Amino acid sequence: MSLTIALSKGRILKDTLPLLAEAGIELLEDPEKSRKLIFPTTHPEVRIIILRATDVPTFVQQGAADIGVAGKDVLVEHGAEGLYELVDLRIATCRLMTAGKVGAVHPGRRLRVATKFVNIAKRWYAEQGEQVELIKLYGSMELAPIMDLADLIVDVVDTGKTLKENGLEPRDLIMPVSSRLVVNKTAMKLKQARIQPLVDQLQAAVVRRQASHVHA
Ligand code: PRT
Ligand code: MG
Repeated sequence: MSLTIALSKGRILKDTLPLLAEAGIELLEDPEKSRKLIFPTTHPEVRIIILRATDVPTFVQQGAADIGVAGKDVLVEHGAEGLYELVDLRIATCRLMTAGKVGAVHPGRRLRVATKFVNIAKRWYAEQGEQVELIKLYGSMELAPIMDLADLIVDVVDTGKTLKENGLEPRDLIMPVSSRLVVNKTAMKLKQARIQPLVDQLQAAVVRRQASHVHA
């Protein structure tokens, strides 16, 4: 029974590989050093495919991958129907926040907010009772307030260094974010014998790691 796992390059790959290794799945080649998009593993029936982070929910939802790892930010923005979110892997943690120029105050008109998280931003500002004009961007959100394209941005923040180095400051926390293991609903039914043990092993690896952090 073959199994396809969807990951994205960068922090998710880096943080997921050690967890998969604890579940007995290791890559034979480093995807960061390859242009290939499909990678076999030490397990003959498990392969890993490499996608853009924002495309992982789509592949898993459609069954083009059985399993995936995606940030909660990406999952909420996507909607992520048709898949099960089974394990909080507690990796690639960050916060989804609003941010603006240091010291800037409300302009007294409709706020302009630049973000790639338009669905999340729309809902959040509606909950705050704030009328906003959303500007969809695909990257380098930090530039928008500096170039006066927007008053605020909605983006994920880790250390806050990027905001600081661009003259911005964090404002409101929208949600804490970590990466989740997601599983296609049909695959969960048809391949449960293969998927459930993997889910259990990953959950156990997360718990072990959490426990060792508490004691450290
Ligand atoms: O990069 P690409 O456009 O392909 O997609 P992506 O940015 O969605 O992917 P990737 O790999 O950068 O992020 C994947 C997931 O990692 C996100 O969906 C988040 O759940 C999570 N994550 C954790 C982060 C960060 N930390 C993070 N710091 N994603 C992005 N960042 C950015 C942040 O926006 C800032 O621009 O990294 C920069 C550095 O952050 P600071 O605060 O430490 O300076
Ligand atoms: Mg990125």
